[in-house]
Amino acid sequence: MNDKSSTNETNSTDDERWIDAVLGEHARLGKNDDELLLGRIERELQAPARRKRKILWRLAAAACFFLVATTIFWNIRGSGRDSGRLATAESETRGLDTEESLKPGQVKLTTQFPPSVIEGSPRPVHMPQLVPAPKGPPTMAVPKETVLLSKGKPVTSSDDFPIIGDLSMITDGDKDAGEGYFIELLDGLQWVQIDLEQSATIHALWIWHFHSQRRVYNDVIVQVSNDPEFRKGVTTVYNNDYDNSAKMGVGKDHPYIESNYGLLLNAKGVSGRYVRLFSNGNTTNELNHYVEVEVFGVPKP
Ligand SMILES: [Ca+2]
Ligand SMILES: [Ca+2]
Repeated sequence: MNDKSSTNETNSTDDERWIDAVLGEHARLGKNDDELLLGRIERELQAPARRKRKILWRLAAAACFFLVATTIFWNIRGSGRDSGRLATAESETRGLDTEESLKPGQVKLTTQFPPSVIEGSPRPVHMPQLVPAPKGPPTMAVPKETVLLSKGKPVTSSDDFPIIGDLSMITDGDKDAGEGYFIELLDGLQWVQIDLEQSATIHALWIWHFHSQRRVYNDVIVQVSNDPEFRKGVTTVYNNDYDNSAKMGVGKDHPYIESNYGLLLNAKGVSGRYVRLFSNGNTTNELNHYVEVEVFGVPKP
Protein backbone atom coordinates (compact mmCIF):
# COMPACT_ATOMS: atom_id res chain seq x y z
CA MET A 1 0.00 0.00 0.00
CA ASN A 2 1.50 3.33 -0.96
CA ASP A 3 1.67 6.58 1.00
CA LYS A 4 -1.48 7.95 -0.63
CA SER A 5 -3.57 5.50 1.31
CA SER A 6 -1.74 5.83 4.63
CA THR A 7 -4.02 8.70 5.64
CA ASN A 8 -7.12 6.73 4.84
CA GLU A 9 -10.10 8.79 5.86
CA THR A 10 -12.81 6.50 4.59
CA ASN A 11 -15.60 6.19 7.08
CA SER A 12 -15.17 2.51 7.90
CA THR A 13 -18.64 2.25 9.42
CA ASP A 14 -20.14 3.44 6.16
CA ASP A 15 -17.87 1.07 4.25
CA GLU A 16 -19.06 -1.86 6.32
CA ARG A 17 -22.66 -0.84 5.85
CA TRP A 18 -22.20 -0.69 2.09
CA ILE A 19 -20.51 -4.07 2.02
CA ASP A 20 -23.34 -5.56 4.09
CA ALA A 21 -25.90 -4.03 1.77
CA VAL A 22 -24.12 -5.31 -1.30
CA LEU A 23 -23.66 -8.80 0.10
CA GLY A 24 -27.27 -8.90 1.26
CA GLU A 25 -28.48 -7.96 -2.17
CA HIS A 26 -26.06 -10.41 -3.69
CA ALA A 27 -27.40 -13.26 -1.53
CA ARG A 28 -30.97 -12.26 -2.27
CA LEU A 29 -30.29 -12.54 -5.97
CA GLY A 30 -28.86 -16.01 -5.46
CA LYS A 31 -25.84 -15.39 -7.63
CA ASN A 32 -22.73 -17.46 -7.40
CA ASP A 33 -19.92 -15.03 -7.94
CA ASP A 34 -18.76 -14.10 -4.44
CA GLU A 35 -15.11 -14.01 -5.36
CA LEU A 36 -15.75 -11.54 -8.15
CA LEU A 37 -17.87 -9.37 -5.91
CA LEU A 38 -15.48 -9.42 -2.96
CA GLY A 39 -12.53 -8.67 -5.19
CA ARG A 40 -14.37 -5.72 -6.62
CA ILE A 41 -15.27 -4.36 -3.18
CA GLU A 42 -11.71 -4.81 -1.96
CA ARG A 43 -10.27 -2.93 -4.91
CA GLU A 44 -12.69 -0.06 -4.47
CA LEU A 45 -11.98 0.39 -0.78
CA GLN A 46 -8.21 0.19 -1.23
CA ALA A 47 -8.07 2.66 -4.07
CA PRO A 48 -6.21 5.71 -2.67
CA ALA A 49 -8.30 8.28 -4.54
CA ARG A 50 -11.45 6.93 -2.99
CA ARG A 51 -10.43 7.61 0.58
CA LYS A 52 -12.49 10.77 0.97
CA ARG A 53 -15.45 9.59 -1.00
CA LYS A 54 -18.50 7.63 -0.43
CA ILE A 55 -18.88 4.63 -2.64
CA LEU A 56 -22.44 3.91 -3.60
CA TRP A 57 -23.19 0.47 -4.85
CA ARG A 58 -26.00 -0.75 -6.89
CA LEU A 59 -26.41 -4.29 -8.05
CA ALA A 60 -28.21 -5.25 -11.16
CA ALA A 61 -29.07 -8.84 -11.81
CA ALA A 62 -28.19 -10.03 -15.27
CA ALA A 63 -31.43 -11.13 -16.83
CA CYS A 64 -30.03 -13.20 -19.66
CA PHE A 65 -29.50 -16.89 -19.14
CA PHE A 66 -25.96 -16.96 -20.43
CA LEU A 67 -24.67 -14.36 -18.04
CA VAL A 68 -23.38 -15.92 -14.86
CA ALA A 69 -22.01 -12.86 -13.17
CA THR A 70 -23.98 -10.15 -11.50
CA THR A 71 -23.04 -6.83 -12.96
CA ILE A 72 -22.07 -4.25 -10.45
CA PHE A 73 -22.67 -0.67 -11.28
CA TRP A 74 -21.17 1.90 -9.05
CA ASN A 75 -21.03 5.59 -8.77
CA ILE A 76 -18.93 7.89 -6.74
CA ARG A 77 -19.92 11.03 -4.97
CA GLY A 78 -18.41 13.00 -2.16
CA SER A 79 -15.62 15.43 -1.53
CA GLY A 80 -13.01 14.21 -4.02
CA ARG A 81 -11.44 16.86 -6.22
CA ASP A 82 -13.04 15.55 -9.34
CA SER A 83 -16.30 14.50 -7.78
CA GLY A 84 -18.20 17.55 -8.96
CA ARG A 85 -17.20 16.83 -12.51
CA LEU A 86 -18.19 13.22 -12.19
CA ALA A 87 -21.49 14.14 -10.63
CA THR A 88 -22.38 16.64 -13.32
CA ALA A 89 -21.10 14.73 -16.31
CA GLU A 90 -23.79 13.24 -18.45
CA SER A 91 -23.86 9.51 -18.74
CA GLU A 92 -21.94 8.36 -21.76
CA THR A 93 -21.62 4.65 -22.15
CA ARG A 94 -20.42 4.62 -25.75
CA GLY A 95 -22.04 1.26 -25.93
CA LEU A 96 -24.88 -0.83 -24.69
CA ASP A 97 -26.08 -0.63 -21.13
CA THR A 98 -29.27 -2.64 -21.13
CA GLU A 99 -29.72 -6.37 -21.00
CA GLU A 100 -32.39 -6.16 -23.67
CA SER A 101 -29.71 -5.13 -26.14
CA LEU A 102 -27.98 -8.51 -25.88
CA LYS A 103 -28.73 -11.05 -28.56
CA PRO A 104 -28.34 -14.81 -28.12
CA GLY A 105 -24.64 -15.71 -28.16
CA GLN A 106 -23.56 -12.30 -26.95
CA VAL A 107 -22.09 -11.22 -23.63
CA LYS A 108 -21.34 -7.83 -22.14
CA LEU A 109 -17.72 -6.92 -22.58
CA THR A 110 -15.94 -5.65 -19.48
CA THR A 111 -12.38 -5.13 -18.33
CA GLN A 112 -10.35 -4.21 -15.27
CA PHE A 113 -10.53 -0.52 -14.49
CA PRO A 114 -7.75 1.38 -12.75
CA PRO A 115 -8.67 3.64 -9.84
CA SER A 116 -9.55 7.23 -10.66
CA VAL A 117 -6.73 9.49 -9.50
CA ILE A 118 -7.09 13.08 -10.63
CA GLU A 119 -4.13 15.38 -10.02
CA GLY A 120 -3.84 19.11 -10.62
CA SER A 121 -6.41 21.53 -11.93
CA PRO A 122 -8.08 20.73 -15.21
CA ARG A 123 -7.61 23.19 -18.03
CA PRO A 124 -10.79 24.46 -19.61
CA VAL A 125 -11.61 22.38 -22.66
CA HIS A 126 -13.53 23.99 -25.47
CA MET A 127 -14.38 21.64 -28.28
CA PRO A 128 -17.49 21.03 -30.31
CA GLN A 129 -19.65 18.10 -29.20
CA LEU A 130 -17.26 17.13 -26.43
CA VAL A 131 -18.13 13.77 -24.88
CA PRO A 132 -17.93 13.86 -21.06
CA ALA A 133 -16.23 11.16 -19.03
CA PRO A 134 -18.49 8.15 -18.36
CA LYS A 135 -20.19 8.03 -14.97
CA GLY A 136 -19.77 4.29 -14.76
CA PRO A 137 -18.04 1.42 -16.53
CA PRO A 138 -18.88 1.39 -20.24
CA THR A 139 -19.82 -1.88 -21.83
CA MET A 140 -20.97 -3.29 -25.13
CA ALA A 141 -22.30 -6.54 -26.49
CA VAL A 142 -19.79 -8.87 -28.10
CA PRO A 143 -19.89 -12.51 -29.25
CA LYS A 144 -19.28 -14.82 -26.33
CA GLU A 145 -16.10 -16.18 -27.96
CA THR A 146 -14.46 -12.75 -27.69
CA VAL A 147 -11.10 -12.64 -25.91
CA LEU A 148 -8.39 -10.10 -25.19
CA LEU A 149 -6.03 -10.38 -28.17
CA SER A 150 -3.47 -7.70 -27.40
CA LYS A 151 -1.99 -8.60 -24.01
CA GLY A 152 1.81 -8.64 -24.26
CA LYS A 153 1.74 -8.21 -28.04
CA PRO A 154 4.54 -6.18 -29.70
CA VAL A 155 4.08 -2.45 -30.21
CA THR A 156 5.83 -0.18 -32.70
CA SER A 157 5.44 3.56 -33.20
CA SER A 158 6.18 6.55 -35.38
CA ASP A 159 8.36 7.52 -32.37
CA ASP A 160 10.30 4.35 -31.61
CA PHE A 161 12.01 5.80 -28.57
CA PRO A 162 9.40 7.36 -26.28
CA ILE A 163 10.40 10.34 -24.16
CA ILE A 164 9.00 8.51 -21.15
CA GLY A 165 8.46 4.79 -20.80
CA ASP A 166 8.67 1.87 -23.18
CA LEU A 167 6.25 0.91 -25.96
CA SER A 168 5.68 -2.48 -24.34
CA MET A 169 3.81 -0.67 -21.55
CA ILE A 170 0.89 -0.16 -23.96
CA THR A 171 0.00 -3.85 -23.86
CA ASP A 172 1.30 -4.89 -20.43
CA GLY A 173 -2.07 -4.78 -18.68
CA ASP A 174 -1.12 -2.01 -16.22
CA LYS A 175 -3.54 0.91 -16.45
CA ASP A 176 -2.79 3.00 -13.39
CA ALA A 177 -2.69 6.75 -13.72
CA GLY A 178 0.63 7.78 -12.22
CA GLU A 179 4.31 7.98 -13.09
CA GLY A 180 5.69 4.75 -14.44
CA TYR A 181 2.46 3.69 -16.11
CA PHE A 182 2.23 5.94 -19.17
CA ILE A 183 4.48 6.45 -22.15
CA GLU A 184 5.10 9.85 -23.70
CA LEU A 185 5.67 10.26 -27.43
CA LEU A 186 6.88 13.26 -29.42
CA ASP A 187 4.62 16.18 -30.25
CA GLY A 188 2.53 16.39 -33.39
CA LEU A 189 0.70 13.56 -35.11
CA GLN A 190 2.13 10.25 -33.88
CA TRP A 191 0.97 6.66 -34.02
CA VAL A 192 1.43 3.44 -32.15
CA GLN A 193 0.78 0.05 -33.74
CA ILE A 194 -0.09 -3.24 -32.10
CA ASP A 195 0.74 -6.50 -33.88
CA LEU A 196 -1.78 -9.13 -32.82
CA GLU A 197 0.53 -11.70 -34.45
CA GLN A 198 -2.38 -13.26 -36.30
CA SER A 199 -5.39 -12.02 -38.17
CA ALA A 200 -8.51 -11.71 -36.06
CA THR A 201 -12.08 -10.55 -36.13
CA ILE A 202 -11.91 -7.45 -33.95
CA HIS A 203 -15.01 -6.51 -32.00
CA ALA A 204 -13.82 -3.83 -29.59
CA LEU A 205 -10.93 -1.64 -28.55
CA TRP A 206 -10.42 -0.08 -25.15
CA ILE A 207 -8.02 2.86 -25.01
CA TRP A 208 -6.47 4.78 -22.12
CA HIS A 209 -4.23 7.69 -23.17
CA PHE A 210 -3.73 9.43 -19.82
CA HIS A 211 -6.29 9.65 -17.05
CA SER A 212 -4.78 11.47 -14.07
CA GLN A 213 -6.08 14.76 -15.49
CA ARG A 214 -9.27 15.68 -17.28
CA ARG A 215 -7.90 16.26 -20.77
CA VAL A 216 -8.75 15.56 -24.39
CA TYR A 217 -6.43 14.08 -27.03
CA ASN A 218 -6.62 15.57 -30.51
CA ASP A 219 -7.20 13.62 -33.71
CA VAL A 220 -7.76 10.21 -32.18
CA ILE A 221 -7.90 7.89 -35.19
CA VAL A 222 -7.91 4.09 -35.03
CA GLN A 223 -7.27 1.89 -38.04
CA VAL A 224 -7.06 -1.85 -38.65
CA SER A 225 -5.24 -3.63 -41.47
CA ASN A 226 -3.48 -6.85 -42.44
CA ASP A 227 -0.74 -4.68 -43.95
CA PRO A 228 1.90 -3.66 -41.39
CA GLU A 229 2.65 -0.56 -43.49
CA PHE A 230 -1.03 0.44 -43.62
CA ARG A 231 -0.78 1.11 -47.35
CA LYS A 232 -3.61 -1.18 -48.40
CA GLY A 233 -6.71 -2.77 -46.94
CA VAL A 234 -7.04 -0.16 -44.21
CA THR A 235 -10.30 0.19 -42.26
CA THR A 236 -10.79 3.22 -40.06
CA VAL A 237 -12.85 2.20 -37.04
CA TYR A 238 -12.76 5.55 -35.22
CA ASN A 239 -11.88 9.13 -36.13
CA ASN A 240 -12.65 12.21 -34.02
CA ASP A 241 -10.58 14.65 -36.09
CA TYR A 242 -13.52 16.98 -36.68
CA ASP A 243 -11.44 19.67 -38.43
CA ASN A 244 -9.15 17.39 -40.49
CA SER A 245 -6.01 18.72 -38.79
CA ALA A 246 -4.43 15.27 -39.18
CA LYS A 247 -5.21 15.45 -42.91
CA MET A 248 -6.59 11.92 -42.96
CA GLY A 249 -10.16 13.01 -43.54
CA VAL A 250 -12.82 14.53 -41.31
CA GLY A 251 -13.99 12.07 -38.67
CA LYS A 252 -17.56 11.57 -37.50
CA ASP A 253 -16.64 10.66 -33.93
CA HIS A 254 -16.50 13.22 -31.15
CA PRO A 255 -13.59 14.28 -28.92
CA TYR A 256 -13.88 12.88 -25.40
CA ILE A 257 -12.58 13.58 -21.92
CA GLU A 258 -10.09 10.96 -20.72
CA SER A 259 -10.94 9.00 -17.59
CA ASN A 260 -10.04 5.79 -15.79
CA TYR A 261 -12.85 4.16 -17.78
CA GLY A 262 -10.92 4.69 -21.03
CA LEU A 263 -12.57 4.83 -24.44
CA LEU A 264 -14.51 1.76 -25.51
CA LEU A 265 -14.84 1.46 -29.28
CA ASN A 266 -17.06 -0.84 -31.26
CA ALA A 267 -14.85 -2.23 -34.04
CA LYS A 268 -17.86 -3.99 -35.61
CA GLY A 269 -16.06 -7.20 -36.50
CA VAL A 270 -13.42 -5.69 -38.75
CA SER A 271 -10.74 -8.17 -39.64
CA GLY A 272 -7.01 -7.54 -39.43
CA ARG A 273 -3.74 -8.29 -37.69
CA TYR A 274 -2.48 -4.78 -37.00
CA VAL A 275 -4.11 -1.94 -35.11
CA ARG A 276 -2.73 1.57 -35.55
CA LEU A 277 -3.77 4.44 -33.27
CA PHE A 278 -3.07 8.10 -33.97
CA SER A 279 -3.15 11.16 -31.75
CA ASN A 280 -1.97 14.73 -32.14
CA GLY A 281 -1.21 16.25 -28.76
CA ASN A 282 -3.81 17.06 -26.14
CA THR A 283 -5.54 19.96 -24.45
CA THR A 284 -2.76 20.31 -21.85
CA ASN A 285 0.36 19.95 -24.00
CA GLU A 286 1.53 19.00 -27.49
CA LEU A 287 2.71 15.53 -26.50
CA ASN A 288 1.10 12.12 -26.97
CA HIS A 289 0.56 9.53 -24.27
CA TYR A 290 -0.69 5.99 -23.76
CA VAL A 291 -1.35 4.01 -20.62
CA GLU A 292 -2.90 0.93 -22.23
CA VAL A 293 -4.69 -0.30 -25.34
CA GLU A 294 -6.78 -3.46 -25.32
CA VAL A 295 -7.97 -5.19 -28.48
CA PHE A 296 -10.81 -7.68 -28.13
CA GLY A 297 -11.93 -10.14 -30.75
CA VAL A 298 -11.82 -13.68 -32.04
CA PRO A 299 -8.64 -15.14 -33.60
CA LYS A 300 -9.04 -16.44 -37.13
CA PRO A 301 -8.58 -20.21 -37.41
CA1 LIG B 1 0.10 -0.25 -19.57
CA1 LIG C 1 -8.38 17.88 -35.28
